[in-house]
Amino acid sequence: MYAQVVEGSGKGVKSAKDMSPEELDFQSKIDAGQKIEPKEWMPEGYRKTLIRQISQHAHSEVVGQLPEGNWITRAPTLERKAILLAKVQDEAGHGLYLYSAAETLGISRDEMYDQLHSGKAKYSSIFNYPTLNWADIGAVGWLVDGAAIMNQVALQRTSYGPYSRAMIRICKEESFHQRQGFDIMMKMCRGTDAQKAMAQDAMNRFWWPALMMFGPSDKDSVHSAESMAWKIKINTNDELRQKFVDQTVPQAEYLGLTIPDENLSWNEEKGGYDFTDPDWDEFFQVISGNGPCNAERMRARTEAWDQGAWFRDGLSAYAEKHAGDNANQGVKDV
Ligand code: FAQ
Repeated sequence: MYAQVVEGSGKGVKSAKDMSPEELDFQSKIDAGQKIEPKEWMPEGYRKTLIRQISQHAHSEVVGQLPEGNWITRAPTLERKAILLAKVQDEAGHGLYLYSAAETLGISRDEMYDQLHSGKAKYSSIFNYPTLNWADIGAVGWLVDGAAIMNQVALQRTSYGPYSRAMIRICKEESFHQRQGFDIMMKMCRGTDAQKAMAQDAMNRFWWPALMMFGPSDKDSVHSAESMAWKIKINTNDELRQKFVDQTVPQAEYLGLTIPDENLSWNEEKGGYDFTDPDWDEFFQVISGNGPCNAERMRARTEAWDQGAWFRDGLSAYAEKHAGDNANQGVKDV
């Protein structure tokens, strides 16, 4: 394809004639489907774009624990509690794989946390919406993990080796998460009228934010062109959103739930559903920090960080005290 963006700016692409021999070689590896590994040469823009996307993805996993964690103590049965606890732990694990993948690009974990806590780095818009009742936990698993996995399945083929490998493992777990959410919804939809009404209410509130997870429409996506040239992204935002709608509508029908979109209709010609765009003004408000729970989420993360200071200090002091131990032990053994 030989189209490459300058410095991760999102402003333009470099044609082959403007590329250095290193850039040409790099792009030909990408075009041939080869993975790029941490110690290989890479354009600065590629590195920066990956750090931005992978760290924001990691932050999303970590902040994403909050709306679900909110229901661990109130799950309706012991079994549901154990399942939810395991799911929330999985999300922490996903954050850790992703932070590790980003670290291979030369950024430290402390810097990434700092970017999150200072509001410089984004995390997925969806986690700025509240989980008001148990049906919301079903909707998060079904719709939010469903949207996340739609994106992440494609990202298994992303060009950066450590990111791609992290995605393979994450996808296995996310597909379990999606099914547990669907299972909660199924139980509620087959329950009393009041339970079914709760499921419908959760669907009504989570549908639009779930569509927003794929990012702005392609015409407003700043990074898609460059990220796709570098195979950091495999699909555009709109392509994935369409796939998600096409996959989810039959599932909603099976549950007997109504998707809150009067314009939803099957389009024979395109082989997919037509649907209404989410409210993009709301999306931009949420990603600018003005969503319903942005302040609460940030407060929870910064408080956790501050409250963990004594533990981090203790670990550092212990490591310092025992710094020479292994080396000394080695000398003794000899
Ligand atoms: N929320 O030019 P584009 C999960 C920002 S994991 C907030 O289109 P790009 C698991 C974007 O950063 C969910 N910000 O950007 C789970 C950029 O701003 P910047 C997370 C958003 O990067 C489930 C600006 O808008 N998944 O849920 C959003 O090419 C349940 C322009 O947008 C990933 O992160 C948004 N929704 O495409 C956990 C997947 N959309 O950075 C717990 C990896 C866009 O210049 C419970 N990421 N923005 O300041 C991606 O695939 C991409 O980054 C996109 C955005 C598709 C999200």
